[in-house]
Amino acid sequence: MANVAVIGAQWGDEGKGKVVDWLASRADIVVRFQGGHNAGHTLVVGNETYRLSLLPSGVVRGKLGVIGNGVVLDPQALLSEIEKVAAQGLKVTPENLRIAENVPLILPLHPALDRARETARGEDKIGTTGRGIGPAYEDKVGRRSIRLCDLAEPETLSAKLDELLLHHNSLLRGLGAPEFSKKELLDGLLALAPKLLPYAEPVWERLDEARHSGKRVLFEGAQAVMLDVDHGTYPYVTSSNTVAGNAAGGAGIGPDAIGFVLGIAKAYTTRVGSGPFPSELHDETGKLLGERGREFGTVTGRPRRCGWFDACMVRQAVKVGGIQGLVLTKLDVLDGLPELKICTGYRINGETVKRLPAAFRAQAAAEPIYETLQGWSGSTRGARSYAELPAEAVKYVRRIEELVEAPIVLLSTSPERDDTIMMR
Ligand code: 2SA
Ligand code: MG
Repeated sequence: MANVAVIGAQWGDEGKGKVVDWLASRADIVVRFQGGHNAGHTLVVGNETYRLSLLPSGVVRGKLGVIGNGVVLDPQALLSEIEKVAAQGLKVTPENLRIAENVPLILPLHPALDRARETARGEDKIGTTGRGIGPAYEDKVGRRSIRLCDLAEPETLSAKLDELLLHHNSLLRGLGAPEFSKKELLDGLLALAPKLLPYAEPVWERLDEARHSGKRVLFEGAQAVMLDVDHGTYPYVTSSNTVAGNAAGGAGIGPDAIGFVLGIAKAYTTRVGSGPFPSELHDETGKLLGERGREFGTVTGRPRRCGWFDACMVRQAVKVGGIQGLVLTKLDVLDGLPELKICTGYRINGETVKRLPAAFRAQAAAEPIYETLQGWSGSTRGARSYAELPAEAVKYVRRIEELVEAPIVLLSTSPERDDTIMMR
């Protein structure tokens, strides 16, 4: 099996956790390459439900987890997550988790700035997870980040903190938020250093070694293509590149190491946070999808907005994200609906378009053009073979496949790992 990269094809929460878990059993190493603890991947293993944010999903299956340089790492969040899974009987140590020594850190001032900004934006807020993701990436490209390796050099750390605070305290002051003291941050980081440094290494060497010894690597994406900082519904996006191309740069390996890009899409659409969502439903059907699909954020518990499947948007995600095959999840949530709609394009100021435009007002003005399909009365929940699916469900899946211009390779019919249908 080739090395696979798994990415979301909508706005996140497509059920990547389950698919990654399924694939992790066939891999040797599972790598996170972007995002941070804004991600929420739910894995159901027997009677245990693991909710992971930062840990690569493979650790649950006894695989080596790697946190790549493309991630932004909140040390406190990582240690808390390690403690949380330890209480569920899962041991995470430097034996099964390695972290890129050059990974930028999220410090307490990052969530503070994230939240102060959101408050200042008021009605226009992005709807971030408030985890400091955006400000941490800003510092990375602004060349101010404290990186994991800096914890081993107290003098470097001290000098970098001076620079960082000069920048951040003036921003916080401007927003009327409390400033941070250098001593508090420095002491905090020095106290964390002995707990974190044992995990640090040049992971690019390990990945290079893996490649030459024929080990299989799984690249685990977080969020999704429509939240990509370049290709998504900017500015209502996250601050990293979520497309498969970033799996290479965010891990420290060449793009040819990624053999296959698997996109995950839900059989309908959800979005958490603000921003355009042409096929959103504000009616009873939207409410029903949210209730049946248990659509609440894993990290923040926020209710997700729900709507019809947007094939126009997923097609775009397939193209820019580099998706070669799709997994369709949560088909069972649509069981019993008399009819189903699929968005095939948009009407924008009287014109018909087959893509979501980049401009803000044009995006907001996009009205969905729908195609209506018949629903099915039987249940698809837990189906494990194609033959168990009602004919209308097969039609729905095949139509999506045509519209998004990518083969559907897997169908997921419940959160259980084995309730999965191989389509080819
Ligand atoms: P941020 O915090 O800067 O990354 O937020 C910017 C936008 O990105 C969205 N975003 C997400 N959307 C869906 N799921 C995400 N992860 C959690 C989950 C979300 C949760 O898996 O359930 O628990 O609320 C995620 N992370 C970021 C976010 O909503 C903003 O629109
Ligand atoms: Mg999620």
